[in-house]
Amino acid sequence: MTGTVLALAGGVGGAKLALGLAHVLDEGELVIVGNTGDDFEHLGLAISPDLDTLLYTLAGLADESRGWGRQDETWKFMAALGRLGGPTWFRLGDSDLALHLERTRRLAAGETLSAVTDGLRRKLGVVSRILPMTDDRVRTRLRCDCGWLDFQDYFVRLRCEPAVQALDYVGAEAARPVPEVIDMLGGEDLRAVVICPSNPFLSIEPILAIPGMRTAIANCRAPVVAVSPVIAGQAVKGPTTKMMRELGLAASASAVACRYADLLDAFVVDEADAAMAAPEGVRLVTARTLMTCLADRRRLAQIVLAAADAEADR
Ligand code: FO1
Repeated sequence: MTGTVLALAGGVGGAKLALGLAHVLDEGELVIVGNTGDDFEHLGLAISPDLDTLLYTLAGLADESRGWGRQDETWKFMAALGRLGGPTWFRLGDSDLALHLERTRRLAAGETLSAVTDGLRRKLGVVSRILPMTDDRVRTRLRCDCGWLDFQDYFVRLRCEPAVQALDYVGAEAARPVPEVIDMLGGEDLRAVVICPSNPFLSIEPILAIPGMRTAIANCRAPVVAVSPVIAGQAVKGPTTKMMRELGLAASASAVACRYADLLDAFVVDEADAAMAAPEGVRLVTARTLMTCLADRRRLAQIVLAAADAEADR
């Protein structure tokens, strides 16, 4: 099958599947919508971590072990900043710093985040388009027992330790989706929408919270397929299952499926979860969903696309 595949992605898990999709699709067929709820201003810089993870992963520049930032990084700036008494809790490598400075410069010159992101991905040699979920300001905040926290304070400074009681995507209600995304969702050329195995609360639902996004996905002509970020009750990476328990949800692939059920045609789970009951009208697909190498990512991408194509033929 041919046509555009629109992937919704956030952090590391999403970027891994996005890379697999980029490798198995023809040039230009993959468009990725990235979460910007993690964005924040730090040291006067406009930082978009999930967009950066997508940029570096698709450019082959990502540091696999850290899960963020660039490989072969040096840290002279951080060391010098520390000696001056500056904040070093959010670590910015020397090459990574150039990206944040260039994004900040171009935004200050009046460019939109989608224009800046498109310019950066071209400079990094990334063929797939990477679009922010919106060009407007949306910030994920979390209510914990210690009060409301900004996202990076929760995720990095406090290492996801506070118990989460509620989340808020501040600004989402007034945000507008990037027009190109809505056009693609309404278009005849759409082959599939893929919800990548990212944290539902921190990466996917901020995207779905943008007015018009959920409706456009629900009404699009193409099948919608999600991959579970939870395997046998465990998050592959990050605080997903810890948050689910704190929010009073079952820490399970099934609970994730229920959050997207109104959108899904198929849900891909790991073989360990093959016995789960899929929500009404959602086809369950089982696969090895743990991606530890490029071959895993390509294989899972092919399974996701086959699931979408099978739904399209129904
Ligand atoms: N995560 C950390 O745990 N520690 C850091 O010092 C850190 C720095 C950092 C710098 C740039 C960037 O794009 C991401 C960075 N991250 C860091 C990861 C970031 O907090 C997360 O990638 C997302 O916000 C959640 O996926």
